[in-house]
Amino acid sequence: MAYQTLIVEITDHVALIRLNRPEALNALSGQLVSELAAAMKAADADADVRCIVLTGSEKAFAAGADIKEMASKSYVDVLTGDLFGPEIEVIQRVRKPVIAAVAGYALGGGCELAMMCDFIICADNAKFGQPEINLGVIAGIGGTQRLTRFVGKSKAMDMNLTGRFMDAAEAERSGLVSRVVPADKLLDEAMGAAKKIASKSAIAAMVAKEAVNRSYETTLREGLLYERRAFHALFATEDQKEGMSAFAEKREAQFRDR
Ligand code: CO8
Repeated sequence: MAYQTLIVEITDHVALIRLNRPEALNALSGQLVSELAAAMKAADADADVRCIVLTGSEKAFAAGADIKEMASKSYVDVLTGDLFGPEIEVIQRVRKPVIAAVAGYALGGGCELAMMCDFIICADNAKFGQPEINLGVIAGIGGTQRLTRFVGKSKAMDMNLTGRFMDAAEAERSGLVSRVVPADKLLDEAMGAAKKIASKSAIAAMVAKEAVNRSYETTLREGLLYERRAFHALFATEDQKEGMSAFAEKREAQFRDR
């Protein structure tokens, strides 16, 4: 499918989805968000794709929702139109692993979009922020909820109330990102991680993603039980037999997603 605000390439079982509105620092317009939901859904359904990388440009992952597009909307418009609601639901439902590769600005909805991915690898020039307070509003797709779970209440309050940006070093220190790399190595690092994931059992990867995400939704006791049952269930797969036999036979496992 041809997109106007995205570039999508598939190599070595990895779908690389690049946000592409350079004139607006990849601001999330209605068109971009609906194309992104469609591209994510397509990658999730494509049997050739085993991992997804979402990225922007060197200057901006995304500078937030498109302020110019939103500015004149009324409460009734955003409520009845459920601004971004259906598309965000689609993105959150992707079952394959999704890595955010963030360089430059990840602000407002851009920071929230990165946090919707399974983990974030960022460039050393990355800047994260929830500056919606400067516009007389607040975050709307996870900036008060996911960010608090990532970095704790104090930093989340600081960022949401002052609108200040967090640099890459602070983001790594705070647990917002898993790795920081030089800007010119960002895509190599993210694609390398994605190819590594793509070489594993897709069933185990899907179940691992579900289990980690479950930890946000439930108590520790319930989460541990869920994890144990999911672990038990993987013994019904051929990939478990293959993975454990390959270890014992000192060879590379050949996973077949069965
Ligand atoms: N929306 C629309 N256009 C934007 C946005 C944006 N978020 N960000 C940048 N642009 C445009 C600029 O207007 C400018 O366009 P033009 O050249 O036509 O004037 C172009 O991109 C380049 O931007 P700047 O000239 O401002 O570049 P600078 O390098 O000087 O500054 C900044 C970069 C600091 C990133 C600056 O552009 C900025 O502050 N941007 C806005 C950041 C922001 O406030 N983001 C939050 C937006 S609100 C939000 O995300 C809410 C999400 C929740 C949705 C909830 C739905 C339920």
